[in-house]
Amino acid sequence: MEIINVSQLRVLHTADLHLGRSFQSWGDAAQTRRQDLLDTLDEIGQIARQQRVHLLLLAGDQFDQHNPDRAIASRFFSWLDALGQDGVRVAMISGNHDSYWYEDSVYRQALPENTVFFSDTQCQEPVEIYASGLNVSLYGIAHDHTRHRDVLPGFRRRGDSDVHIGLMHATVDPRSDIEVAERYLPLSSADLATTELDYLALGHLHRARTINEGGPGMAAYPGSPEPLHAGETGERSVTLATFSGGPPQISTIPCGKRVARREAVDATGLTDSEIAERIATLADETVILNAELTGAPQEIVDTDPLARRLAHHFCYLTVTDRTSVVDSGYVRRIENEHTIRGEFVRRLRDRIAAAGDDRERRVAELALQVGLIQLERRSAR
Ligand SMILES: [Mn+2]
Repeated sequence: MEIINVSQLRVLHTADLHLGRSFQSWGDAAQTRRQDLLDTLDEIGQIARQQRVHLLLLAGDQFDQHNPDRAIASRFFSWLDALGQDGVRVAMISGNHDSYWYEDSVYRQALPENTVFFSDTQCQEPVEIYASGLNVSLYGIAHDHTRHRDVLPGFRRRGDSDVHIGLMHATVDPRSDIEVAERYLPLSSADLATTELDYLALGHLHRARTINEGGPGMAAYPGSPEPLHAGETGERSVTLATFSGGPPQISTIPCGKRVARREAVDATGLTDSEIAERIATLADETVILNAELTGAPQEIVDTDPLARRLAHHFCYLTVTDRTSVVDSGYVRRIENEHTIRGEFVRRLRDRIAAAGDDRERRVAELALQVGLIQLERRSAR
């Protein structure tokens, strides 16, 4: 009689935690953000327990540096340990931020017993573990960012385990207009398919994405569980992969405290305080907001003081000025004045009108804006 294997392997996959990141340019929000990253450990641990996962995959850049603060490193390793005590195995690789190849790498210490770490530049032999009644082969490398190597042969499926899982910190399908340095391990979806692994747990790109879905070499980026800069917009999550033979079923589980968002704010006809009111309607302490001002406002927008005034409504706020100064009510009001600023407007208008190309015009527009902000600040003193 044939025995049908109905065992299910539940695997949680995350990457790019960047623990210990300083958020140097974030001002008052920096401390909050550093804590947010540490808090994701608790959240991911909770998800792992709730989802009764057997295996946790960490696909690199767990730390922002190869030698993070001792307190942060020990928090991370006791987190791994606690997961182990709850029966969760861990497979982990280093990334480009937390490269293993430094003498003082955080990974060159005794790791918790439940943890498999890959410390070779090639995957010579997969590591075999037994979880949820299944034999699982784990493939991984500690990528050497100084040298190009063809790592793919090491990831080719071999042996007769039930499930074959790889971990890679790589740039899969890089944008065609951007040259990706070898150190970031550029690979294609087709390259991954040739491995014939059931699943490749990817790290490095911070946006969630599934690759080769349902086929050989199926892979996913879970994305960073917290946005690491204002441009990392969208909901954040960790990836749950359930294996019951062949490629896994994938689902994403929301994770992280903050979401980065970009919102266009039409400033046409608005005064400074009306613009501020409009941005304030978006108030949300969980949001990292980039408010992009568009249109032709009543006044010249001075974004820095505006952002400072409204900062407390958000986790973090940046205001980007994409308004058209030339068409603004302010410029129209003062363009005929017999004043320095009136004269300045008339001269820059002539320059804009006479601009030979797009770039020259944009430079003149920017000069008009920057000049008017400076003149306004001077008269406000
Ligand atoms: Mn990263």
